[in-house]
Amino acid sequence: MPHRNRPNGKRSGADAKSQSLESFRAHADGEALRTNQGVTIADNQNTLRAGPRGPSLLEDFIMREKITHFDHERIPERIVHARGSAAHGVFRVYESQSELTRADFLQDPAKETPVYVRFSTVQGPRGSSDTVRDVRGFATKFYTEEGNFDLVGNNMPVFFIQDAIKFPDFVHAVKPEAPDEMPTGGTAHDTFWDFVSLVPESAHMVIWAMSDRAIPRSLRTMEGFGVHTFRFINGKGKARFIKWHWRPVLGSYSLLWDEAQKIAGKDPDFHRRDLWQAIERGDYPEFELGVQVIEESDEHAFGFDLLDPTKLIPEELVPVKIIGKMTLNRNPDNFFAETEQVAFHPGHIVPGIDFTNDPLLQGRLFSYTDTQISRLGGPNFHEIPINRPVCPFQNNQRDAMHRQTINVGQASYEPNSVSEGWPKETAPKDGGFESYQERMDGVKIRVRSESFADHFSQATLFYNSMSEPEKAHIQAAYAFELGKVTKPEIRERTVNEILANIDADLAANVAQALGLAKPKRGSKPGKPEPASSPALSLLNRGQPGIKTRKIAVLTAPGADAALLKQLRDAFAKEGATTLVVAPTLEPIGDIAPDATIAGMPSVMFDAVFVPGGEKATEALTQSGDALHFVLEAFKHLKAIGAIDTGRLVLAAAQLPDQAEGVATGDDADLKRVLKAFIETAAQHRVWSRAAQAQAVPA
Ligand code: HDE
Repeated sequence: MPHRNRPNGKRSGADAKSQSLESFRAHADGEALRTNQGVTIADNQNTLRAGPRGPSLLEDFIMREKITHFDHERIPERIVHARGSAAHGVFRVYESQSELTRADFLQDPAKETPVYVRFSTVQGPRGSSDTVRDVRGFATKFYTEEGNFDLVGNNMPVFFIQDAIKFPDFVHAVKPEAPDEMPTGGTAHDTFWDFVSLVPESAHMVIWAMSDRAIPRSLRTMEGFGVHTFRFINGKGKARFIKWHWRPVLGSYSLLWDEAQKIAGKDPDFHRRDLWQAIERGDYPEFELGVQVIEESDEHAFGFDLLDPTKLIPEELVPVKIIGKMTLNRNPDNFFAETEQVAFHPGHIVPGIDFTNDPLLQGRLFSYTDTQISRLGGPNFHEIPINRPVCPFQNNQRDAMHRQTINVGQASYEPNSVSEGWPKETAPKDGGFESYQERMDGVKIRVRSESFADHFSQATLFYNSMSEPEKAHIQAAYAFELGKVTKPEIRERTVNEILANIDADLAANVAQALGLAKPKRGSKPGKPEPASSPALSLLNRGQPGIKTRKIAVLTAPGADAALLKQLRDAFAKEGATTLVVAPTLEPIGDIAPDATIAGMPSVMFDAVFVPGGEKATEALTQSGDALHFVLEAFKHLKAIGAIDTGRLVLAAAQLPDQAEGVATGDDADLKRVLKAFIETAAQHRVWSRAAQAQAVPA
């Protein structure tokens, strides 16, 4: 695959940030190997030693420099969100939002703002698997002409806790356990459930984490949320509350839990690879930016507090206004330099955007700079190429570890006369940042507002809004996770004091799975208003078509190469990617298989097609791996198609007769079968097959 974004390759989506990075890019092609001091190296194979078999000499500055640098290659990983993948892109507003905000990057549809987006899991270390059950980070740095604006959100619209002071407790509970550093990447352990069962404000976010949202199919198809309520301020000084949303243009989809667990072993980089390959192919991920806008006069119009980050605003109450689109069009050149060193901060805002008093957000405003000081080695991390604004950033800050800038001139203070007062302030009327003048009046007190007290209504709202398969997955997720908890009292507390307040059936079903007594009615049952919000169900968030889906054509030598090409073309016409998967890489006519069955099992695909051919069918029906491939695709509710003798492969796998979402026919039926197969694949999963699939062994 050509690397379109390699230094010597053709660069797609050139943008202001890309240009600003250019002076930092090191291109080694045609260059001599040298030390860091620029001395050319004659021998990079042998240490300087006393005689061919003698000891190495301390004098060998070349070996010492190389090994010293290597010894210090690692930096601390992020405390949370350590595992991440990122891409460059651009953002454009659809039309001027001047009525809502004076932010420059939201004014002109002709203006392209460069962005860098990093997606992440929360719990696991840098090398952990992508498809664990977890919240996903969705952090975007907009390099605007007025400075960097970071939208540091998640793929869920609420959070576990209401006050930042509880964050270290929460993170210590969710991270691998202190004595044995287990489990990696997941929440299925005692300390997480101990904490959340004792902290009812977490109930809403925990049910999101037990839902299919926590096992996304692709980073390209995740929604994103700013979580907190922020402010927009327009040029006249008028402020409104807003909530940020990202909407993937391709729609949102999830994995199944069995699938997610298997992928975690078969391809721990599943999401990273999917994002990278899509961009290399030119299937640029697109996300629309939306805002829910609330007039200040409506601050208290809801049954919950806008400052409470455990609450969302149902779209049925306040619609999401779509204002622009982001396109991710360029992979990074260097993972460490860009993805590892990028430093996001919810406090990086620009004129026209401001904070609210959400006590979780207020704490975050402290944490993000603070953490970079140890992670990136001092306060000059803003000078690292990926973090530098694209506009000038002169001020009187000086020195400190790793300073890159050579500040010229005598003045490093203000006011000064020696430099005629430069750099100077900018008045708000000329665009200088001015905090929103919110009236403040209060006693100094450590207290949680009464308006933050209802912890269950929105958890109930979320559960009520799910389709039947989603409800079943949530129940199974609680049962799975709590089944791994070793202390019975933690399981009981979760069922009786949390789940019973969310939904009686949910509590009863989880209790049954855990062998617990039927729970009593909850003491503070949730009473959502509205009762449900259809927009929350992932089944309502799909989009038509199979664009960028991955289809396996399961075959073997002897198959008709012309038919394989025909299938590839038919799927390509719909925007899908086809991989020919066979028992070995032996060519099939003039087609080289893309992968072996062992290398690319069915969990890596969205759908499977078996084109038949006598000799190929014979090989596949005798391969346990091939039969498992179709059976597993069936179990995971994927579209399956077969023509000609390909049907014998399905029969040999003992797929149930009359199976839903399985399109079959003779050679002559190819057109009809393909149409049915593509339509089924476009639904993402064949939910109506769920009962049949349950009987199939995993
Ligand atoms: Fe973060 N969070 N967080 N967080 N967070 C970090 O910053 C923190 C919270 C989020 O791709 C850290 O640079 C506190 C909510 C993302 O680099 C750290 C609190 C939301 C990322 C930190 C929260 C997030 C982070 C770790 C509670 C969704 C990854 C490394 C008050 C709205 C950004 C770093 C990236 C990273 C602190 C809660 C999102 C320690 C104290 C709520 C996407 O500073």
